[in-house]
Order: sequence, then structure tokens, then C-alpha cells
Amino acid sequence: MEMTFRWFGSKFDSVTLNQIRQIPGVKGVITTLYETVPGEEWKKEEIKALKKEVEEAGLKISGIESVNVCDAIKVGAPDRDKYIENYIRTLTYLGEEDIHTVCYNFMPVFDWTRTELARERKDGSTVMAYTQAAVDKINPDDMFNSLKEDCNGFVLPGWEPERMAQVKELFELYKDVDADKLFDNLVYFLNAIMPVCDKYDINMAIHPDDPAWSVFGLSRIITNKEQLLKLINTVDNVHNGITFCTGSYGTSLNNDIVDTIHALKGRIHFAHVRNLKFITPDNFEEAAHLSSDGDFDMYEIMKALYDTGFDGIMRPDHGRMIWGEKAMPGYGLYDRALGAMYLQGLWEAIEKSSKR
Ligand SMILES: [Mn+2]
Repeated sequence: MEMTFRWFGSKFDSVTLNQIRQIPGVKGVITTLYETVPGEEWKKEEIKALKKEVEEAGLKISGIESVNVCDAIKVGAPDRDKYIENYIRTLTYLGEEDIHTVCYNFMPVFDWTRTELARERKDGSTVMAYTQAAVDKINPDDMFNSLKEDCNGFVLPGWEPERMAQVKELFELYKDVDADKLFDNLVYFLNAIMPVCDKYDINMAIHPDDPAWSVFGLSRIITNKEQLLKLINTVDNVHNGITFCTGSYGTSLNNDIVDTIHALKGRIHFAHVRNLKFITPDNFEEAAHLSSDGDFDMYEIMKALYDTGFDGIMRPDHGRMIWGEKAMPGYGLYDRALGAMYLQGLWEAIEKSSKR
């Protein structure tokens, strides 16, 4: 297991590479070219420059999160092959720079959805939260505006203002894309990119839909064990793998996280490990990573990863905002650093006790 830390680039992140480097055990970052538009081919020089910046700070690029998949590919538009070609060239450049893990998602219109970005907890920390009742009340067009004030001036991944200005058009684009069609389009995309992934040993790692159910009537296809098994069996190549995000699968209390990790043995390339606290089954908030602060047994989650031989990259996921930090919601330094240490502590204990 390799512990890493997500970093959005010096132009977008309040956290610096030097700070990340001081978190014990963290040697690599998960990053991206944040300004690229989905569908666009990444520029080789920009990848090289990013790599150089990270390496000069004494770190390395452990993986990319994300190379986003554009809507033409997701809806299966007539011109999708052109965009798949761009994606393949991007993967080629990443492979040439010795980058071997790429996270992506196949969610229509909205990336992850939260209804509050700064819910205050008893201890004064703030966390992102989700209430189905709030989603049911809101018009999707207003979703972005309702969150904007709480962004602390940062651009949220998947919620870029240019994209959110076109929400109506996006809904129109997806209106005939049911779950079967979306799945077929995902398979078409994966089959097209597997040769380049084989050539450069790139592990594609799909991020689950968050929350793990349909929001605003849009199709969701990566939400549970059955769907994941269907995906890895349909494109049965080790490079077609999973980002196991506990805070996303865990949004549905019907999902057995530990059992799902066992079922996906060998195909989890990237792990996002975080905890949730449920107020009711459809009202939850993002807790600290510590088991007792939320509803997940983090020891059992880490043990399942260990027992299935997980040797990929891991990162703490969304953290609380604490100690007066002003950062992108979910992506401050302090609580994620605490998370990284806690998860490494669990891992060390599991590893040592299993070798006794
Ligand atoms: Mn995640």
C-alpha cells in the first residue's frame, strides 16, 4: 500500500507540496491538469512540467485523478471516437512519463453530489453533508448556485462554473441515456482504451457514483457490488479496475463495504478511505476518518484491503475543516493529514499482527 495525498496544482490548491511532503509516509501526490476540459487531449509539455514541479518538491506523481471522460463518450454521441482518440493520446503521454494509475468516473451531469459544504458539527468543525430531502426540493439548475457561497472561493472538482452554466443542455443530452445505454458506452470506451493501457501498464480505476443512487432521475451504474462485478467481468482485463471509495459506496447502507472489497480482489487499484456519519439513512455527513467518529469500521475496511493483497495507492478522502483552515471543502490539509496518519497506523498494526 502506498499512502498518497490529493493535490490540485499550485494554482488551485491552498495546500502546498512542501506541506504534503512533511506528512509522514506520504511520498506521492494524486494530481491532474485541473484546467483541461474533458475531451481535450492533454499536452505532453504540461504533463512534463507538472511532473517536474512535483519532483522538485521531493515527491512523485503516484496517479492522476482524474482524466475526465467527456459527455460525447458517456452518451455515445456519433463523434465519440474522436474524443476517445484524444483520451488514448493523453494516456500515451502519461504512460511515457511513467504514470500508471488513472482515476475517472462515468457519472452523468453531476460529479459527486452534496447538499451542504459546511455543516457545523458539535465540536465546531465543518463537514460536507447530504440530505435527500434537500435534493428533492431543489431544481437541478439551482444545485450549483445553492452551493456556490460555501466553496470558499475554490473551484470544486466536477462543479466547474462553465459546466454548471449548461446544466439544462446537459440534462437534455442525457435524457435518452438509460442505465443500459450508459453501461454499453462505458464498455465501448474501455475496450477502445485497453490496448494503450496494456502497452503502458496503466491501471484505469473507475470512481463510484456518489451518492450510490440515482439523483435527479439520472442513471447511475457504478453503485454496488453487482454492477462492479459486471463491469470487471465484461471487460476482463486487469487494467480495467476500480477506485474503491468507501465514502461513496458507503452512502448506501445496503452496500457491505468489506464484502465488496473481497469480491473485487485484484481489481482495486486505488483506494479512497473515509468515514461517514448517518443521521438517518438518507441524511449523512462526512466524519473524521476515525471509526468512532462515524459509522464505518475503518479497521475492518483496512483489513479487507490488506487480506486481499491490496498493493495499490491509497489516499485519505474528504476531511473536515478544522483549526480555522480555509480551503476547498473536503480538501484542507489538517484533517486529511490526520486521516493519512490514522490509516497508516491501522495498516502498520494489521501488517505486523498478521506476520506474528
Ligand atoms: Mn472518492
